[in-house]
Amino acid sequence: MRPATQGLIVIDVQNDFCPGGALAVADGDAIIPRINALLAEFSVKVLTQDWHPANHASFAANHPGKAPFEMIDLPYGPQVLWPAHCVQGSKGADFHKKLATNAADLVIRKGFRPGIDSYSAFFENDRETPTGLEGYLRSRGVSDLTLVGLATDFCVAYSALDAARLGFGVTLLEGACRAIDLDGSLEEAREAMIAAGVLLEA
Ligand code: VGL
Ligand code: ZN
Repeated sequence: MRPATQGLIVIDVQNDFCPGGALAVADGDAIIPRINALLAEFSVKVLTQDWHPANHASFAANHPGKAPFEMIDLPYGPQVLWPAHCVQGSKGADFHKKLATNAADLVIRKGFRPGIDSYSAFFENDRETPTGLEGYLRSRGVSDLTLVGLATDFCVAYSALDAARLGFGVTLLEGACRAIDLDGSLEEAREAMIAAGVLLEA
């Protein structure tokens, strides 16, 4: 068992990010056995769940004339437009059935406000509206985090960068993550994480 100061954050291991899903990440389900083993090893463990209303601003279909993977400017900054995914209550928003969800202490949902996306487990994409996860971890005495899940270059990277900015020690296990890799986004995310002091391990 890991010490109680170490927390595991499992990002968005949901059907829509796995093969066959609306925003499938190549090989996304391949990471599940390793994540299940990690869930047995940590005493503080949190799952995040991308959880969008159907009218969400990040969905291309809600912007006439726009296609998935184009960029737009929203009041808080540039935003990638995605295929509709992880709609609240849908099968696609459910965790993958092989994920050992019963082992988790907390499930934190994000992206539920129609006008703003939330890649990070800590802050929405304005980088200031909190999800509440920081307070949960601090009040449980957690100082160091291990991050795994989907997708490396979006929700995992944003979470890792925010965690580092908040002063947590952060390790990302690349072998327990898979990337979308849109126009070099994986390399960009890796460089930003290294610069922020995130430890990238296999
Ligand atoms: C994610 C794009 C849109 C992710 C979530 O989990 O990385 N990516 N929503
Ligand atoms: Zn999303």
